[in-house]
Amino acid sequence: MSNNFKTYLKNIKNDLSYDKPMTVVVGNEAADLDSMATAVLYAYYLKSLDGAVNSVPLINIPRADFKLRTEAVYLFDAAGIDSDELIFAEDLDLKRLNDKDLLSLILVDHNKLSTAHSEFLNCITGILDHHADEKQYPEGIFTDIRPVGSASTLVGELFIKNAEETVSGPVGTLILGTILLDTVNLDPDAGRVTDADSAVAEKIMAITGLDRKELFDKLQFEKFNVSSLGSYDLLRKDYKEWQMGSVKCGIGSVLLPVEDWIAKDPGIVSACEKYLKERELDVLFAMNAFTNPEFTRQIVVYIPDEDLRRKTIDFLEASDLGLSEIDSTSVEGSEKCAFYNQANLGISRKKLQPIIKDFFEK
Ligand SMILES: [Mn+2]
Repeated sequence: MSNNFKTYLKNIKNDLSYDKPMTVVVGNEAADLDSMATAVLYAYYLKSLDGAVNSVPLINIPRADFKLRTEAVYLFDAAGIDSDELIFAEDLDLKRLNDKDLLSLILVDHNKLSTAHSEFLNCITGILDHHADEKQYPEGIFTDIRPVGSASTLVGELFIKNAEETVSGPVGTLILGTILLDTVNLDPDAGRVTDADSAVAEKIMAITGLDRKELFDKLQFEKFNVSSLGSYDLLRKDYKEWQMGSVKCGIGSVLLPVEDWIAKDPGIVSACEKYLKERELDVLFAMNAFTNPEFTRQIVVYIPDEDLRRKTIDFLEASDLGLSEIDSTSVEGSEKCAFYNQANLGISRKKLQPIIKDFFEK
């Protein structure tokens, strides 16, 4: 087995077997960049230490959701990683491994098993994390749980200590990009960075020559760059839903001005309809928030039932959201949908949720 990073990743899928022990390295269920990068990095680190180890990084989301993490799409690509080669939730049957006593689980970027994995408690053999220690793991296992800014710092330290030559390439790009994004470019004012994060980042910059500002700016831009996403993905990128009395209500946070969204997809209303039907919702909101150049909030209300739509719109227009209608006469199907500017910038999804819950429950 080659100890080359790209060769390692290329071979993982072909080598997946349920007939030999496997060490699965998995991040938290939010599967942010830190979780994904640290899982990939630590699995490779284990392999590079001992070629006999069958270590596999598990990206703990469906493959179809990867493209929603636009900053991860960018950084993995910049590190030369082909996402087709990665192992996603549907690619690996942990239960099948566990039933044959072949599963060893290493948690990174979390230290308490996700609900979906709760049956594998006794399989945990190691933890690398920067969250508060919940001490919900077997005694005596290997742990490195420290409150640094990024879990990738912890794996970065290991590479620097034991395989420094490795960080000159894609491994270094992946570690540095993740640390920079998690620590807001090592900015002490953001309150995330620790000396350990800075030390690893400085060392990698010295070895790779990567430009910190350039990489951070690009990642920050890509994090909010939803230009590659269609209406359906814009709605589900950051989505929550609630049962409010007899009304099932979903709210997607969308990072795009309503005007740009309409221009991008004239079929926006039918996309909302498809989304609502699929999730069996009664009400679908999109809360658009963006900075261009001023911070702006807008809200889209899609309710197919005419009576409920009328009542909801009357309620919202009379509320202190400060709504003013955006002209949508050109939008196909716009009679089922209302588009607003929201003058009250203080009302986020978290604050709107109890307000409308109260209304729908009456
Ligand atoms: Mn993290």
